[in-house]
Amino acid sequence: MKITGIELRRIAMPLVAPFRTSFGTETTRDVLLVRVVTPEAEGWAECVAMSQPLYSPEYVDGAAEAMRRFLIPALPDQADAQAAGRALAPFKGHRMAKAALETAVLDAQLRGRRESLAAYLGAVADRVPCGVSIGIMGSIPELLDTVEGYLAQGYIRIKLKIQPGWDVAPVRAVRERFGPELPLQVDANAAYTLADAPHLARLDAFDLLLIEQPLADDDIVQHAALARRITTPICLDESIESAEHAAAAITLGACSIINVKPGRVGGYLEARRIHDVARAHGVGLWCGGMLETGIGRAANVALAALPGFTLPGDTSASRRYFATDITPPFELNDGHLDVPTGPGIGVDPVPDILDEVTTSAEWITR
Ligand code: NPQ
Ligand code: MG
Repeated sequence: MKITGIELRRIAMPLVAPFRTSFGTETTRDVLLVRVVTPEAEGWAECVAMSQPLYSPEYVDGAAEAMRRFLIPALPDQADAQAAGRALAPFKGHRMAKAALETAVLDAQLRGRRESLAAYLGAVADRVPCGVSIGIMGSIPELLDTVEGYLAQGYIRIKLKIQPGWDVAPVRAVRERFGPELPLQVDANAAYTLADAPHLARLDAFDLLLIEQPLADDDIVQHAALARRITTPICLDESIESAEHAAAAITLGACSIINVKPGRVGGYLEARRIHDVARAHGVGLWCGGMLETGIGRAANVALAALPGFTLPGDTSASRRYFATDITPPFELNDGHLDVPTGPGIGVDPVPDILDEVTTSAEWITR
């Protein structure tokens, strides 16, 4: 497949409400979209880097620079997604940037032969169960109202963002209010240290599905130590950047569940390798979220339909984050999202909406 050119487009998406995590508060999603043009088809993808390097070292301006300076020039004239992935591999890091480029190439390739991403990846479901991630709130009553609102919309699992000072009390309050049957989990975004093990063990009483990334990204060994001191299953997010990391973490006993985010691991091909490793070891999987627009969301929903995805993902509806999505909105149906069936990722940006939120666009010919 010949790559004629690539567009890098920045859009600013206001969030319906501020989203607060242990690393900061976001009010607008600053997104980099990639459009790969070939003679047969166009492919779309979304780079999940944040505007600041708070979740991981990547950030949007840096991802755009890595693409225009190193990654796009390294793509062969004729490339499918596998070849693109191989051409980008020599560059260290920049996984979110690589993922966006490889995914846009993959989308163009699949649209060209009218195959859906879900079918290509090996999806076995036509809809996926959805959870929702709830930010750190100003008060417990505000949190309880928010949880109630999402449960009314049909979400079938709740994830609470936690940090030191906002952990046991919100979890206890949600359990007391909504009962022991509610599928409930927490995400610390690396806010604790191993010295907090006795404190984190207090969460054991609440029968959580998992605790996500309690310790620092590079503390895989310490997560294994923590796993021996608490009964809540440990799920890794930030720590897992590749299938090799996943295999190492599983071998060490650092996690019994993995949050798969294709951007974090360098793309959907690597995400599928993690799926295969985890499934072979009986490790639970779910698809994470990075406040994606419909472009990134569509691809995540396809991935979440693979057989190894054993837990509901952060694959929420569009309106969880955006009043107006750039694609037709993803909507919950009985707590599920339908897996797109059209060619490639199966959705397209709505041109007028896309233009309204675009802050800059850059066309790179090859
Ligand atoms: C997580 N996401 O699982 C992430 C982290 C996260 C849905 O909880 C702007 C862009 C703000 C990306 C905040 C969810 C973000 C972001 C949090 C990603 O750890
Ligand atoms: Mg997380």
